[in-house]
Amino acid sequence: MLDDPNPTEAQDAEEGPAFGIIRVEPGDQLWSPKTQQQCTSPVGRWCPPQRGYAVLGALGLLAGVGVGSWLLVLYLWPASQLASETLQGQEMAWNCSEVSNEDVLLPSPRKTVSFRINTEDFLLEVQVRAQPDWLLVCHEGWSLALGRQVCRHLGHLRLTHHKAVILSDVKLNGSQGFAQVSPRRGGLLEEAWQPRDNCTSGQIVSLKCSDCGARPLASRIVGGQAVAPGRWPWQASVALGSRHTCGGSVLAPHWVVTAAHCIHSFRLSRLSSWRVHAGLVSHSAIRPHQGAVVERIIPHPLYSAQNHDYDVALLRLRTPLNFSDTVGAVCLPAQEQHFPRGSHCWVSGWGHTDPSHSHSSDTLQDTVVPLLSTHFCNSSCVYGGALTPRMLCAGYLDGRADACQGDSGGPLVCPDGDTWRLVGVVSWGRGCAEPNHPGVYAKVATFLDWIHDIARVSLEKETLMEEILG
Ligand code: 4AZ
Repeated sequence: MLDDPNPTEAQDAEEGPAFGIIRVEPGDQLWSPKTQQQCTSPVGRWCPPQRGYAVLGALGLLAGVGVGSWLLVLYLWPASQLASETLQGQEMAWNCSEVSNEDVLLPSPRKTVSFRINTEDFLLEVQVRAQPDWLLVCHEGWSLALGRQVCRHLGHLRLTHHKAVILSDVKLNGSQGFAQVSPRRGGLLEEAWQPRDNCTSGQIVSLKCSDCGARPLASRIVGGQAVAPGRWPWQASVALGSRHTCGGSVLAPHWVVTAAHCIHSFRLSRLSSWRVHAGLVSHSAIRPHQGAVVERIIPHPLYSAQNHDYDVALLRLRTPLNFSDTVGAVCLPAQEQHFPRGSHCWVSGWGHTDPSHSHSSDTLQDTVVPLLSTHFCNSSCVYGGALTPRMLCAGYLDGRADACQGDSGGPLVCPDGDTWRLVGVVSWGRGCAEPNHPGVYAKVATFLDWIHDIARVSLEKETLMEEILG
């Protein structure tokens, strides 16, 4: 992790020479079908004497055009070549500046249905069609599958508890509305939720999802770069033996997410050599044979070592981590949640602390990095198209702070109210803290289905084993 101790005021990453560059494209008036139509001669409607003059005229015109073209080629060729080169240059400049308004112009995806869980008594509430009222959910039509979907929608890995609560046991305001799920409509779409004045069963849904995204010790932390225990409770160190190789993020007591390239680089190592350390700040505290044993490594099946696409891997731990004030899970992004460019997110890790890659940090480091637009990062001024839709970038164009070697696999988290969500996994970049080359991260939002599918299948296997073993 590189962090300039004397940061200079950086320019807004996406402010550039946005005005004054014109690009002539096919589609401009000169090339329009309408213009071509005006140039077409309606020869067929002319009378014979006119036709004779026309033939003579045409021959003269042809000769003139021939001589003219030859002269043009002879004298204007170097100029036209220069013009085309200038246009290329302009296009590069246009690519750089064109991105400045990109995110402003993009419409944000429309939310069909939103959920929240009341923190006092865990009552589930739903908001449909962006109407202002939050509705309590009637227990009729409710199911475990629906509860799992809601937890997943909210960015939790699992449902931990759900039950019916008797309405008369709950203190409500007079205007409280209700929603009932239609038994014939699966899914979480807005059509599935029908507003009601009351619940016929007299029961509503209480739901608990797995804990995530909280920092129990946060109130005790005062600013600065030295990371205190508990500041990032999901931060893990993925080690081979006792040697730190990469960062990771705790998703659940059994699950840690890291970068696929970390695993790929050491693919010849034995599974039993991998360890995960959580709740750690200082590396020198690690002793051989400490840490959680890795039971299974699941790199994304589409991971590409050539372009770092799909750079995520899941580690399943043999024994669950003990959650505490200093060890806990991070939340995933909620469904359809968009973190706009400029969002202040944090990256943490034990990676190199200088660009010459000569010094790793013994204590966990962190730094704040703003999200940049992928469109901008893909422009010719930055990574020139190297980012795939599974990537995002964050950092500074003046190279003031960045993730570095050894931080790979670690978390890029963004705050969402009081909740921290894993938005990126440290993946790659050209050098570290190099001007115009911010850090590139695997975009967690694009891996939600894959992560949930793996965790679900694993949970089903566990449940089956428990049933078999009694
Ligand atoms: C690496 O080699 C690495 N500056 C990680 C992050 C970045 C560059 C390299 C981003 O693991």
